[in-house]
Amino acid sequence: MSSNIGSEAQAAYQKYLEASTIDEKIKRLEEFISLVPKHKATEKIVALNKSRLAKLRREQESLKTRAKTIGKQVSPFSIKKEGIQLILISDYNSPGVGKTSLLNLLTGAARDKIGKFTPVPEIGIYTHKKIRYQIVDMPSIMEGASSGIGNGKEIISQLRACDLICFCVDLSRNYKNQIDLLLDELNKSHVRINVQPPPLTIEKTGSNKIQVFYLTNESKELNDVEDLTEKIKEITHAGGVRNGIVKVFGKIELDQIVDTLNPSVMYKKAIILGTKGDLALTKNTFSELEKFYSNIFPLVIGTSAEKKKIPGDFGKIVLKYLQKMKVYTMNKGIIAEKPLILECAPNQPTIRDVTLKIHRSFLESFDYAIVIRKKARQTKKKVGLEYELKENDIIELHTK
Ligand SMILES: Nc1nc2c(ncn2[C@@H]2O[C@H](COP(=O)(O)OP(=O)(O)OP(=O)(O)O)[C@@H](O)[C@H]2O)c(=O)[nH]1
Ligand SMILES: [Mg+2]
Repeated sequence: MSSNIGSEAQAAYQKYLEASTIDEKIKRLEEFISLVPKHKATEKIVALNKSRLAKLRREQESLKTRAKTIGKQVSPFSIKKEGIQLILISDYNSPGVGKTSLLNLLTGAARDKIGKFTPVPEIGIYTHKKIRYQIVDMPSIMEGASSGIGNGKEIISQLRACDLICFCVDLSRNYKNQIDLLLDELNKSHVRINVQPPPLTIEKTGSNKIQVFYLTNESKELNDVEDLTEKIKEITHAGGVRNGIVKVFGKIELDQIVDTLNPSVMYKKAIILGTKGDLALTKNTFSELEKFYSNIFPLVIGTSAEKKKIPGDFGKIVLKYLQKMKVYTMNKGIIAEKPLILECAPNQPTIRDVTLKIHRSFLESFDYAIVIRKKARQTKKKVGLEYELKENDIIELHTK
């Protein structure tokens, strides 16, 4: 251990080395990391030990899961996902922000539960332009949810599977307290909000070393690549990968290596729904909030359940934010009732995506497709697999 970390940190590290249980090792390593002074010279030591810590936490978690008894009842927190899933969350310290009221406004569900504490999730279906959105009204999130307080683990595990997290914020109360608590608990649970995954992949392989490849011009032009490669190797090794291939696609921070090694790190899209927009001074609060959090939340929507106000095209706004679009399939001239949802990122979807979405076997037997685009000059076209689609296209697949 290098000497520029200070004697207190040295001592804490020694205790970590001597610890005999996983719990104690975690505690000692946390102490050590908090004691190391944070600057350029210690950056690697910190990242290296964060990687060790994350590995220990994964081991601890899997021991706990194994220890749980089998044959438990189905939890009301395990929700069967349907359509595009939006989860409403709020801060427990600000009770009654109006989540159940919003659920009711959008879906008509849970009318009799408004104004009462919601202890288990309430669910409703909101339909817009034939697309079904499952709205989940979660019990509010307590401080310490990330370590399991107030069904925190169950709530967060549902958030991991959803399409969009909606931070519900009462505009008539202190908005920073509400948002910061939620951001903090999600961050501690490794749910990263509105950020792109790092341009990095790590695959375990059979070979007996760690290899690092820089695959884009941007990554090839990084400063001091040799030094970075060494750091990547050490951090990856500390995170439990002995043999593997690391691919770098762009500029990376050392902490992002730790995140990539940790399978529990998730990248989720989120928006803010400001509630009670009918109350005094909430217009000002809305503008202030929108500005203050603009670097984290590009989309903030004002609502009032009291005045039944929410954008009429809420579904369309959500779909666009999630970078998804809808198309329709057609069979023997009959257009399917339910639209097909396609991803618009990172690339515009093509006929190939439609075939894969319907069934893999379509790809092998694919011959051609007919695309009907209503506002186009040539409304009906015969196209191949790579043809790029637009919203509301109608597609008929023909097989050989
Ligand atoms: N003025 C006003 N009051 C609202 C609005 N939305 C909800 N409320 C009131 O706020 C109170 C709490 O609403 P709920 O929808 O139950 O709040 P919640 O977020 O589900 O509360 P918990 O389940 O306890 O977390 C109720 O008395 C609602 O009538 C609104 O838009 N304007
Ligand atoms: Mg409620």
